[in-house]
Amino acid sequence: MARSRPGPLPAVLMAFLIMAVVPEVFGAAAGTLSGTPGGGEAPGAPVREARIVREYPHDRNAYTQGLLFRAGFIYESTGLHGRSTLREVTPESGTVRRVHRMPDDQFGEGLALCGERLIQLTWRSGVIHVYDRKSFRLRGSFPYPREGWGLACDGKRLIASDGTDRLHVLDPRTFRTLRSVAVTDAGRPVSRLNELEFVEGRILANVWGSDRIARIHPDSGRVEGWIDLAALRQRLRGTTAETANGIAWDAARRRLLVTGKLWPLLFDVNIDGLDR
Ligand SMILES: [Ca+2]
Repeated sequence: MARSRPGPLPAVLMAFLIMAVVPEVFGAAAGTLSGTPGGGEAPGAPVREARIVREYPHDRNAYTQGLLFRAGFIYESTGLHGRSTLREVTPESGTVRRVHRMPDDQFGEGLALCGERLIQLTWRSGVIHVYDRKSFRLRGSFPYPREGWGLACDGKRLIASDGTDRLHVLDPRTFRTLRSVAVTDAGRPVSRLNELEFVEGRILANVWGSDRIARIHPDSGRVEGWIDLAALRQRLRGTTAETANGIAWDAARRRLLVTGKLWPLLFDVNIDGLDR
């Protein structure tokens, strides 16, 4: 029986060990990068597809930052300096019925309705504007201490986003911050929260730069589910449509109306598992 010399044996072992270990290292790294199970991270909240029920025309020049539905009409806040507005729109035709133009140096942001008061954020001007829905007149402007992104009101609570993972609960009269909650999915922060909407006790939030809407428990900040807008994006091919940003809930007809920045369409969508 031939006997190996002591010299080469460690080299053979080394080669064997490298071959055995390297794939393990790369395999683990690939798992971590792709976020696949085995990467050690808890899975995120379930994703449901939005299905298009109807399409309506939408002003393709509207840089939508706030959207809500009340008594047959859409109320919309649009952004960009020199182009920012508050508007009242007939959803089925896209007709702009009334428009309030903002000063050129202000950038319109989130919009909420508390009673008959339309409350509009500005991005970096440090003010909130309050309008009367019926007269469409500006009733007053109030200081606001942070960047304005999204806004929603359920009659009692006024909730604002600021582009981070935080939602701020504001007093709907004084706009003082009462508390803030961090939004997480499986323990991980969800940042860039933008346009907001209360739907049946939960907050729906656009995430800036994505075609996904988070459904968030308002007390815990936990993401309970995601709505994927991929089917809508398909219909926007060949347009200059930017990120999804605009959610309005028609409670009477249980319509979820969705649009985005410079989108030529407003969509009535159904979500798998959501009765209507
Ligand atoms: Ca909204």
